[in-house]
Amino acid sequence: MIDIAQVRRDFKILNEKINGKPLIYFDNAATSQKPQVVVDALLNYYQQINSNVHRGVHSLAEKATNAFEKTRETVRGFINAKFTEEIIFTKGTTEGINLVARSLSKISLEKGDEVIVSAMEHHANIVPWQMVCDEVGAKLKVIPITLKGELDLDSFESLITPKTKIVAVIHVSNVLGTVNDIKGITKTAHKHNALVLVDGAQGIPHLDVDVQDLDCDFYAFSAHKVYGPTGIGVLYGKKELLEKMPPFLGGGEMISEVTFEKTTYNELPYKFEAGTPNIGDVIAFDSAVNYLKQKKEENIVAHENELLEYATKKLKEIEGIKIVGESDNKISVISFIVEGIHSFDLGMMLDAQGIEIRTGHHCAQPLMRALGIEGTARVSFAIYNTKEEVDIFVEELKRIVGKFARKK
Ligand code: 7TS
Repeated sequence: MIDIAQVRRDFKILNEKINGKPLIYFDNAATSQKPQVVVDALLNYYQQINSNVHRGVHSLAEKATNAFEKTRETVRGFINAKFTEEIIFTKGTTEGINLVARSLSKISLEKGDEVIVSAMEHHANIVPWQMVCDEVGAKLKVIPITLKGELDLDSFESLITPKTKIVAVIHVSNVLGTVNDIKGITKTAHKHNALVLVDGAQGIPHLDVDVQDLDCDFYAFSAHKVYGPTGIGVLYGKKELLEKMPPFLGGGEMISEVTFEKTTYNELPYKFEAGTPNIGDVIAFDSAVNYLKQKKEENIVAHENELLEYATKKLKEIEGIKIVGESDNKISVISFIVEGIHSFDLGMMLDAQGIEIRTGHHCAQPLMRALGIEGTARVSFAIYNTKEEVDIFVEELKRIVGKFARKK
């Protein structure tokens, strides 16, 4: 038996009241809540070992450096990267993708080359590529989606050409919940000598990610969506590629030797980590990864799929509600539209009852355009959500829909 009550006790924020009602947090795709072990790790760092890393000879600096580097090794194991130096700490998914786009474009993108993204990308995996394509005169191509909200992989096969250098694709859609076939996409891309970057922001919280098995060249994600702190993320990259790539930012940490004539760069991963990193949050992220690993072993993450099925069925029973994204291979994100009610109004009415959901375009405006809609309401579940919360949400939604139906 999965004991969700036990899991909920790890998250103090779940005892909060919103507008006088118990908090129901269904905005986990935006950011997850943090368990006490993560909050404690952050506090302990500042109370016990706060010091800069990689540069001091004193004991405190050594303690901080060891704890910081321990996270790197934990993350390596978590995503099964081959080498620890393939794990680069960034500010988050967005920075990881920008790093790859900026750096790779200098060595492997020329005028007339092509970059392929998909119609379901978050802006974070569109805009950086658009910027570098504009700079070098390369072309951005887009894999379309099907009516069910899946990638049209036949189109992908016909889009890819000898000029395609990079395929940048989302692992799991933050709007549709669709899980993409990264292994298949990578196989096709590699056959054409194109590199693959995966935006793993929504994949990492719900799936077992093995970067060697996926065989992707880069995998970017944010700590804050996997029960860790905001402001840090991970970029995984294959060592032989990272070694060839020029640095993204210049400054301290990333150098080997500096003279006014010439600077040589540090080895991996430090070449890509200029300046003092977000030490406390990296250290606390270690606790988040270990927490999630344990919950995965206890099969608690699978409970999210039950919530997905349960909530989908209940939502479909309400007249006037349309679910957006109906892939058979989907994780616990449900976007929906309510006939006659703007998603912002819906979000505000639910908030009045303590129910926190996301509304709008979800930073995926091209996807909204492809679907012919302005925005959606979105619920997204995490390990601490319950069927009882879904019931309260569905009852409230029915009440709102009924009220609007009477007004018409
Ligand atoms: N990629 C995907 C698939 C995402 O869902 C997000 C954030 C990002 C990239 C950007 O991550 P960041 O940590 O660098 O900001 N997505 C959402 C969302 O769906 N609602 O709020 C943020």
